[in-house]
Amino acid sequence: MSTNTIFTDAASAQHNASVAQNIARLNLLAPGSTCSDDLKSNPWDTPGGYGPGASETDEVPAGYPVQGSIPQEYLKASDQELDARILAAKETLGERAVILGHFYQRDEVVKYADFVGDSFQLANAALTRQTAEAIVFCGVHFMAETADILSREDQAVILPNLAAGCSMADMADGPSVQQCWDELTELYKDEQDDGRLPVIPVTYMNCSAELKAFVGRNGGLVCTSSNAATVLEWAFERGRRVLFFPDQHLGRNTAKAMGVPLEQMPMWTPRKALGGNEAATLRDAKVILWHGFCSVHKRFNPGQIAKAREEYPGVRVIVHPECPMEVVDAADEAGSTDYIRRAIADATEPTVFAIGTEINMVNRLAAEYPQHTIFCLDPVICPCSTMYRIHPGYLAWVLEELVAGRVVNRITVPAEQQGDAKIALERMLAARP
Ligand code: CIZ
Repeated sequence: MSTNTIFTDAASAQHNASVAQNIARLNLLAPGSTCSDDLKSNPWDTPGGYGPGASETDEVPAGYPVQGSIPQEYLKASDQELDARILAAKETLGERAVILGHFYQRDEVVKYADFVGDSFQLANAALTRQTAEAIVFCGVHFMAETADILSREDQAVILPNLAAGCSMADMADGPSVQQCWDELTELYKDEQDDGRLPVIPVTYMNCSAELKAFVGRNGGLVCTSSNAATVLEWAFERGRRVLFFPDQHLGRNTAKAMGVPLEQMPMWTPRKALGGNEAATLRDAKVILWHGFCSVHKRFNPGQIAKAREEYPGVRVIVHPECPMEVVDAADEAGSTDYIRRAIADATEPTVFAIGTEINMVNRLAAEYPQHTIFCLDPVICPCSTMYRIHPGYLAWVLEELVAGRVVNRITVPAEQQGDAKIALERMLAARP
């Protein structure tokens, strides 16, 4: 099958089966090797929190979505029963529903996906299914919101488990960002006009629709981990500085690679006056970094890379730019999920790859490309715990509800955010080289 685009249904059915077999063989998620076996043993009780892998100090917002209970039959069903029910519902729904699976999603769910990819690829892939009345997003909340912004009004975007959020996205909330913006606007108000704005807001795709709308309204745009440098170039042409949120690491790694000195990248800590900075530091800043991070990627460290190099001389180390700067500096390459996938797909000689990103994706690549040796830099297997909340039981439930003519767990971006958020996404597309 072709590996330079996201997978499509017909092409992937057989392929998925053999990948699943390889993964079972690799048995990399054996009990005892994960950061928490709870993730596997109890997918149903996900009280307001982020769970294993997240920092204990991660603050969970007050309005964090909670998944209500679903019928007991889904909780009690065996894997085989769920499999049969999902396949039957999928068959009945046919072209009326499209299932999207994120790269970081577990295999037990990805195997039903019509498309597998990163969040933006998936939202766009769904647009190719004009007949789909329902877009079932097996990812996390912000991804479903993005799909809702880009899809038609009559298409329902469904998140199988409402508690599948993103701790990084939740680290930047509307009121805190507005407060930061007001303080910066006040600070820069007397600056001499040189035809550029004092500051342009840039948000990583991993944020709420509310914040995508915020940047759209304030002359800014969205970026992904694939196009962050292009987006920063766009912003620097129009502004003297950038306010980058929520991921400090993507902002720092990207701006550093573009030559911005670290001294000109102060960190904004919410709920502190001037984000914990001196006014002079913010005046001299080029990129103001929000204090956000990914709980999975922050687990990687340079020691893991040194160990990989010692054990496998000649190893090719590729990490995601959500990793801390020291990790990106120690790696051979840094790039988005799609960059990592393409790098492996394009390698013509058997190669040893040490990868710094989420384990489900790394295991899938290892199974898909057995000619290479592919392993995760983090020896303690720690999946994205919120993505993991999409258990096949939830998928079976939302699909069978659709078959019965009911839409459950619909994600709807409020009308007042839709327009501005779409502008921010459109600016990103226009900024593409
Ligand atoms: O945008 C995405 O899907 C994520 C979370 C990362 C990436 O690099 O694609």
